[in-house]
Amino acid sequence: MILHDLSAGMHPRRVRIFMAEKGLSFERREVDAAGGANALADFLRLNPLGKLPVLELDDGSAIAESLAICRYLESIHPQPALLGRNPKASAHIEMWTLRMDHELSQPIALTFVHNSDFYRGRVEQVPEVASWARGRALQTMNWLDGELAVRSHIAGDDYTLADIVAQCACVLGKAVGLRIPPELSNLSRWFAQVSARPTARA
Ligand SMILES: N[C@@H](CCC(=O)N[C@@H](CS)C(=O)NCC(=O)O)C(=O)O
Repeated sequence: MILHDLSAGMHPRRVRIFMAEKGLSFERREVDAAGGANALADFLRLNPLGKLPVLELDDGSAIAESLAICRYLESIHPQPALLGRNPKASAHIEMWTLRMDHELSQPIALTFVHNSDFYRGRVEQVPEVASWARGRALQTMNWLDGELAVRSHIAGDDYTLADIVAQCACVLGKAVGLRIPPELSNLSRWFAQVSARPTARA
């Protein structure tokens, strides 16, 4: 298998951490997105949306969408379980993973997309979107701080995909001026804890 990667990207980082937690390593190909390589026919054959990451399988087929790649890896390498060990736990973890994707990652990504040099000229940048998304991300951080007052991790007591999604969002947040406000002590404690895992810099 080949992981088509973008080192600095939030979504590819999810997959790298997920793989590292499972002790997996595949051939990794860095795609020069800044130079436009993800818009070339060779890459669009793998993912017509031109987005990273993409996992190319040995049969030549390709899986895009970071969460779909993680689900595939979980089914072929179930241990350690990062998506739950029974139907109820799996549904709960998926609920939190989707919440972290929609309510935290997406607003932080929108702040970046609508206010960065990387995306200038690639997408129509709307400053009002960046400013709305910033407020939304901070709202989510406040909500999460309350949730984390009563448990150690996003979806419960175990480290799961929901943590990985939130952790990668907070890493991008740091780069785009959306750091966790210091008064959010539970969220800060959680971020320090997940950032100290040996896989955090995968
Ligand atoms: N929903 C997709 C989003 C992927 C995505 O937006 N990837 C960004 C990097 S974090 C990308 O490829 N950007 C390059 C571009 O848009 O030119 C996923 O979860 O994999």
